[in-house]
Amino acid sequence: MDYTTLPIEAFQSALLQIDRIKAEEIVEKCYLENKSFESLEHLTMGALEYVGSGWEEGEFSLSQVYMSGVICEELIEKYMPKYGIKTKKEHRIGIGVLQDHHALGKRIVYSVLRAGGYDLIDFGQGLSVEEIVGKTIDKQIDFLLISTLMLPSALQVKTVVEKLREKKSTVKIIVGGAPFRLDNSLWKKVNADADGKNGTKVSKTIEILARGGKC
Ligand code: B12
Repeated sequence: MDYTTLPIEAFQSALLQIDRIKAEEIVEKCYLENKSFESLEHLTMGALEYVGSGWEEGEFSLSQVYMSGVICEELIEKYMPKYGIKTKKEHRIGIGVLQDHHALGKRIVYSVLRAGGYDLIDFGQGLSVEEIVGKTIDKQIDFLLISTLMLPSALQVKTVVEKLREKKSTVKIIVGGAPFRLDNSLWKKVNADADGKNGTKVSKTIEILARGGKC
């Protein structure tokens, strides 16, 4: 699908003006035209990426970043895929946000997988290395999905992997979030088994790894 024509500029401008009504109109139109949740993932990711970079450069305020995140969360909630009827219980999957509190991406990945019939446990956000390792071992997780939006948190995945391997865990670790989208080889540097650029593609990755394949 061609996402270059998405109204990202109009959407980011509505977000920066905290114009919820305009933002909602854009989301609705985008969904009707593209008929896919993936298009909304690209729309929100693209616009929020721009808002975040502008904040980094001192162009926008943190309140604009915050309100943009809140508006996106509210608007896409309505379109999030609903839970699947048939549950694939063969994999034990856990998902959590390591250290930081950026939870929107994790929520999307969780909903997309649940809609695809996967039964997964939400470990929450702001998790320490010890917490995520402990929960993974306790729940005998086969696939651990880690979301991180800040680079220091992304680098901590390496410690998570080390601690899990010390405990002889064979869990497969799939990572995602902005630092991994910006650096395509970061997942290898932190010794993860794979990365995922968005929620809609992660089920394929899980199935490849489950068959013993490599990403
Ligand atoms: C919204 C936002 C916030 C909101 C968060 C609201 C919330 N409830 O989540 C608020 C205002 C609270 C916030 C706070 C902060 N933020 Co902020 N924030 C953002 C922003 C603009 C967008 C994030 C977002 O929601 N994107 C939309 C979602 C849908 O995209 P996503 O998370 O990437 O997820 C998709 C994919 O990545 C993927 N994915 C995600 N996780 C996973 C996991 C797996 C397993 C897979 C397969 C896929 C996957 O699928 C998702 C859906 O398709 C980013 C900019 C950016 N480039 O991302 C900055 C950004 C992440 N924030 C940043 C910073 C610095 C902060 C603060 C420290 C600011 C401060 N000084 O207080 C705090 C820290 C809070 C904390 N401790 O966690 C920096 C991080 C910089 C860095 N290099 O580390 C960024 C990159 C902005 C910037 N350019 O500087 N932030």
